[in-house]
Amino acid sequence: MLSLAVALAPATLAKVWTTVYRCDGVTPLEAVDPNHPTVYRDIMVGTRLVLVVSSDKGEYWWGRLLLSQEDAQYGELSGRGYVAIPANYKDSCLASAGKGARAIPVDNFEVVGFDIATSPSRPVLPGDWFVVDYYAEQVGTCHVGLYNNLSISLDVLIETLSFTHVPSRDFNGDTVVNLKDFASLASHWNSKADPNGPVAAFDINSDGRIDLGDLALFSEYWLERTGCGNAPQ
Ligand SMILES: [Ca+2]
Ligand SMILES: [Ca+2]
Repeated sequence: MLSLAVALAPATLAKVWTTVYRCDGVTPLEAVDPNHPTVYRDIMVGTRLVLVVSSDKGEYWWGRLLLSQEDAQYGELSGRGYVAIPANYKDSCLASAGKGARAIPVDNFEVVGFDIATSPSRPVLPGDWFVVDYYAEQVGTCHVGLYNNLSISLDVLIETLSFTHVPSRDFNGDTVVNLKDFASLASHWNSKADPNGPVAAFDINSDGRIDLGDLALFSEYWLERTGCGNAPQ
């Protein structure tokens, strides 16, 4: 009976998910609450992340990684290694997705992101299939949806990644929050801060004064990095 039941059970669908890493592509970005693993801890404006789409099965799969045009004001997704003919971010397709996998840009009046599909004709392996980069552009929230396209007109939301961007503590833009940034903050200690003035960045809690409240918020990101490369000075 058991073997009959197994034989009659429908084939299970591939499980496909996204892992969010820091810019190094290795260190996972922490979630706020283990019960909500796709709601991530707040990141500073200017932070670069790496999103990897993976699967537990090697099979043809077609889906999308999208954000709304409204959310695109706050966060930006970008592909790797664009080739124009046929349009494809070839370096965003990883080896396990098979030769001929595609990551095609999507940009219409509603959404922006990528149409992603594994190879229809070459071997596909379980593992990491696609990689795209994420950039926190300004203070606000941004949601990235991973969808499974069952047909041209039917897609199913698998998960939503929620990012919240907070003001940067990397005042000199060298991608790390350290003593240089602390020295800049300290040099404006107890000053008034006009929200449109030149020292507004140091008034992290936007209460019009640069003081202990800002130091506390600054300390939360001590030694944190926004990116891995050399930032523009
Ligand atoms: Ca810095
Ligand atoms: Ca303040």
